[in-house]
Amino acid sequence: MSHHSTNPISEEHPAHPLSALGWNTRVETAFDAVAHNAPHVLLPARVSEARRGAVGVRLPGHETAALSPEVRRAAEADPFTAPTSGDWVAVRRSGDTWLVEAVLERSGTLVRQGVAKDSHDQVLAANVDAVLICEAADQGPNVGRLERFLSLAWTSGAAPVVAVTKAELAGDRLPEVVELVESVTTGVEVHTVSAHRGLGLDELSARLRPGATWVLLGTSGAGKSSLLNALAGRPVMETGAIRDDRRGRHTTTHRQLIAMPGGALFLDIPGVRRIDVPGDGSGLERAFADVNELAERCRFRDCSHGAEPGCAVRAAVDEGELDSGRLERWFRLRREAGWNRSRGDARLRAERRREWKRNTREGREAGRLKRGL
Ligand SMILES: Nc1nc2c(ncn2[C@@H]2O[C@H](COP(=O)(O)OP(=O)(O)O)[C@@H](O)[C@H]2O)c(=O)[nH]1
Ligand SMILES: [Mg+2]
Ligand SMILES: [Zn+2]
Repeated sequence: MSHHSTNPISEEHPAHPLSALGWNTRVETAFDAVAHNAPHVLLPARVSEARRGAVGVRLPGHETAALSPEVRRAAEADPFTAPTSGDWVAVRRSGDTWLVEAVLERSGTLVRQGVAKDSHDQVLAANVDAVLICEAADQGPNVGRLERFLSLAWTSGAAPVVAVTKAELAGDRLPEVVELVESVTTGVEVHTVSAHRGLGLDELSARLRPGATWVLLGTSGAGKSSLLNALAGRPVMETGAIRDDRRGRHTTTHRQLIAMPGGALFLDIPGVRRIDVPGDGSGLERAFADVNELAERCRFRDCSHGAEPGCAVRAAVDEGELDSGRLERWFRLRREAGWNRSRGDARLRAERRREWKRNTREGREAGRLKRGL
């Protein structure tokens, strides 16, 4: 073996073949736990795209993997467990196909709240470290939408960063736009960028640490693909008047886990049109940290910030410190979160009931078998 390595560090610590895809010690531990007891030889792989009944994986080469019967059954019983973009999985070779034998424990998930009454929450992406929320400078900004995106991001456990895109189109309004964005993004970094003019890209690139997995959130036309291309320094995504769904795009599957020059990864997930605030209200409260801070100073611990005396929230509105629109949106989002939570609970109860019935039926059958009936 040659010892003329140009990089002595990598010789001491040879990089894992999957490190360019975000492999780290946490994932390694999760994989070892699964592979250790497996009857087959398993390999780790990262899901770049979920399809019907199969996934596109990186091994690190591009492959398609079918779901093993166990993984498929688990996914049918609980769609939350189905392998999705960004998931780390254990695969094995079976004949001339790859099979996903297990989905490794996730560090966090970006979940879209189920909208229909009986619909399940949908995992948009797994193992996401950071979310880049794009809001176009020339169309708003829509602060209510930003608050929803921020709630979603915080709930996932990933850190949000906001990009005000197409900055040059805002002209003189730019400072006002950025100020509005900052008024609803307490504790979140805001970058002003222009993909077309190359503005703010270096600063944003510096935030993209090697091995970190990012997801872009924003409405169709917000400039997400253009920004990604500008950051990548090459066309990795199609831009412009292309429908933001699977059918309308001509990008090939291997483009769905995009490695940036600095070593960060971007997951391309289906466009999210409607953001329902998750029933788990923790992300929402984080997105409204400024309001919550005020609420701690209310005289009554259970203050509803209505007409009670000593309400610090209402006082802040009266003094012009807190925008009354933001307060109204907080009330509305909390109500929504409450509805979604109770709906989720009802769904969970129904599922438990079904499972209990199934188990007792199986139990009865097992008992009958044992007794030789
Ligand atoms: N003027 C200007 N237009 C931009 C910029 N970034 C994106 N656009 C345009 O905005 C439209 C939507 O961009 P795209 O990246 O496809 O948005 P996406 O739907 O969020 O991926 C396209 O016509 C882009 O050319 C920018 O920095 N400046
Ligand atoms: Mg796009
Ligand atoms: Zn109050």
